[in-house]
Amino acid sequence: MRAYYYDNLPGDQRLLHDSPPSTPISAERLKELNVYYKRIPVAEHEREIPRIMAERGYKNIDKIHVSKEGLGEVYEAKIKAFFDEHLHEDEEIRYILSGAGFFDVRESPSDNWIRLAVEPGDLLIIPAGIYHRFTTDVKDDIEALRLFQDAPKWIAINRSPETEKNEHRVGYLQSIGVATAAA
Ligand code: KMT
Ligand code: NI
Repeated sequence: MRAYYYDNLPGDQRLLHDSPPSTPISAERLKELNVYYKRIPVAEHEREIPRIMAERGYKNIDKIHVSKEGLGEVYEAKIKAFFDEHLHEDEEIRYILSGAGFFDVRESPSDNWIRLAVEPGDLLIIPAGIYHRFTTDVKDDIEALRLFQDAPKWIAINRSPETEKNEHRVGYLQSIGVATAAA
């Protein structure tokens, strides 16, 4: 996985958006934002993923194939919804099996986008309450395992003045040591 500041230039969301001078983001910086990353070679995932699930108490798993064939008639709507800036009240945990894509996460308090370019073997844990969005790359094809702490309840709450007061948003900011107006 490569991480860098998104360039905010107009154009296809599926392009890299990594214009020079590229600004890489370290794993340490991501950790400060409570974004956790681990590389597990795809050949080892059948042994390692259950181990991590047991360790972190994740009880459910499913597979998502984001492609025109994989999503069928909901493809356009899903692609749009994935890229609307949102948060969840649970962690978003993804393990990439094939293809490629980008998770963009908001750095706080700067409000800059950090782009996480994921590829097969990447396990990514996005904390509850962080603003983020997702897109495939130009090949429009990515397959991922989705791990859930409990029953899959996949509610995306789009960013608005209301989400600033969401308890998971406030809790997230407190967890990374950023002061909140709502506190
Ligand atoms: C999400 O919630 O944004 C997704 O599941 C995107 C596809 S996972 C590569
Ligand atoms: Ni999400």
